[in-house]
Amino acid sequence: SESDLEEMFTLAVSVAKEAGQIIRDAFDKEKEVDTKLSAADLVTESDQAVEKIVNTRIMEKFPTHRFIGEETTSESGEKHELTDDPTWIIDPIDGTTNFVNRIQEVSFSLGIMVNKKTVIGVVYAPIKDEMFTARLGKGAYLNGMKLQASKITDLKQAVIITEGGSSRDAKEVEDKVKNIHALITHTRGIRAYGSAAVNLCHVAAGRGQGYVEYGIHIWDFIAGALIAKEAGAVVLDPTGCDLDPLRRRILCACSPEVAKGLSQILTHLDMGCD
Ligand code: LIP
Repeated sequence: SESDLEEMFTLAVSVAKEAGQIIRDAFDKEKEVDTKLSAADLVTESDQAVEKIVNTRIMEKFPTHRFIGEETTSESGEKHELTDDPTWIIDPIDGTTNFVNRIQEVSFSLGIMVNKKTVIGVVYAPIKDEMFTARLGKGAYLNGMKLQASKITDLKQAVIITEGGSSRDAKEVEDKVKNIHALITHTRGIRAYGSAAVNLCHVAAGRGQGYVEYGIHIWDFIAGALIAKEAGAVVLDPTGCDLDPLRRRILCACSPEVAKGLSQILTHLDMGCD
């Protein structure tokens, strides 16, 4: 119901602030870094600390809800099944490589799905103190100010965000380089901020016209995707089909025209399923 959603939203914003405090406190300190699937796939004590506290807060208040967290998943290696139950999907630190290098584009990302639809998205970038929020059908906000994506329709005038990602598989890297070649050729410029959640929020805020990435996970983009959509952007599978939240790839653009243009110039990597 509407009042349940209101309570979930209030808790989501409050845990985002708590997570942000932990991230800010650790930001300038030396970090204990571990690698996961590749030497470019990092985890720190702060990722784990944030995930643990957030999980505790959610379970205290909503014990029947489901929880999908990046670090819990990495430890167990389990596959996800999205059910109709309310599900809190979190990335404790999106942009861990930035965090380790004291680059400011780090965020806490939290999306809530009900009946497999994202109803709440919260992305908090604590170093810049930017709180992005969205509720399905109710717009997207940055620190309380309503967001509107760019109105550009011509791909030639678009600034597009993309990432190299953390896989070092030769074929994957080769296809990504092809895409970077295509993007440089057809757009005004490319950018890479190092956090999927932040990238989507940049598009929501009109800071660039699009974002595309292959190889990310549901916790990286589920919250940012709702924020971008509610700011008027389009969010799709890179082929132009509906986004499948478990298929590990995303295309976001400020307009349908830019989305179509991007989809046509890209090589679509098959990333399997989360
Ligand atoms: C990161 C993503 C980013 C991607 C990185 C990494 P993490 O998430 O947000 O878009 O390019 O490889 O997956 O691991 O910092 O939460």
